[in-house]
Amino acid sequence: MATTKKNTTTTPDDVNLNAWAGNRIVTLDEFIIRSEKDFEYATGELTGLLRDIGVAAKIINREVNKAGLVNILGVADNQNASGEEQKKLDVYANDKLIECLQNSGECCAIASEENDDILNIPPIGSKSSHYVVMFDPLDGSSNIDVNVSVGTIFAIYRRKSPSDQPANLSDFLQSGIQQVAAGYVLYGTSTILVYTTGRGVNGFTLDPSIGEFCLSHRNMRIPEHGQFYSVNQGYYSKFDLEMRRYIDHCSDQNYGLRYIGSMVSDIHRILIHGGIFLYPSTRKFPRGKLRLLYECNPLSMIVEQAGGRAINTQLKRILELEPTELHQRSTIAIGSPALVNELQAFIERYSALPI
Ligand code: P6P
Repeated sequence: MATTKKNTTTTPDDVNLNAWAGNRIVTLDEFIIRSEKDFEYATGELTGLLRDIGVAAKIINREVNKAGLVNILGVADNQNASGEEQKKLDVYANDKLIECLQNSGECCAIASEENDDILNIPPIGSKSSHYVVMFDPLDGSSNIDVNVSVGTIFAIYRRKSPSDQPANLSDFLQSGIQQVAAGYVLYGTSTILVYTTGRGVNGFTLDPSIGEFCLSHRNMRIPEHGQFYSVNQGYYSKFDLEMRRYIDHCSDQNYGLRYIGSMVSDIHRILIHGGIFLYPSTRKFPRGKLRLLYECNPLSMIVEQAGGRAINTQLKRILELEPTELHQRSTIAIGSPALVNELQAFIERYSALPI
């Protein structure tokens, strides 16, 4: 049975769990439905969307868990929008998420790391949906064949275009502060779904014996400080001076270096134990490697809702960046507020560029 971590601090926005949950098993479905009752104008659409994503996560989890046994390892014979090899599990995860989202009619369009363009979803009956969903179906997929944890990242926005017309790019090129909900699924030693609708962050661990995600991490709060930094040290010599000076500082402070190469795993660790994750500018990715819309924004909403910070290396808040392209990339520094504040001080002091 999933045991819930006692939350040491709650904020007024946190879903008032103790009023109805106590210490009994609370499934993701129950939690979502109960939380909907807290939203005065909730129509049930967002509830349906979140439940669809939960179903897709269970299906993807089943395949991720047996990837080594069936012929879905190895490279599919094409590349994704960012020119990266598509592993078969990437394609499977992408297809399942689209399928689950198509079947409920709760979203009018999707954008995925695996698809070059947005995909309009035909309405079911006369129902017109008000939401669009963006996702990275299987982040860290380069780790699949070495059995390292991978994840799904998703972001939900309200559409901006008229509901009687197909969705268009403007529905997706919205800043992160417009996200209605954001979350991730981590397929690791256990499978956990973590999400927020702007009222705190809660984590649900999949109990395979009953096939349900069960509340296991209530009102998650990131530690103010941390003893770990997470960066690909292999690029050290190519980082700008201010990043090298900060990484030297982390080493001088005896912070541990933890870098899994799967962003969802690194961010989840930081959410639990504190720390800072960095993906600065490199020669290969001068604007950073990670995608703004379906990696940086959703993870930044989660971390901010848990009390952390998320900025780019020009010290701009990630959630306030105005996107111009669907698959655009961003630099990112995200994690415990005290560590992001430390990094900010180094950038202000050593950056050659005007900040
Ligand atoms: P690098 C995985 O490919 C990913 O998109 C993130 O999950 C991860 O944090 C990053 O790229 C790793 O990139 O350049 O360090 O291999």
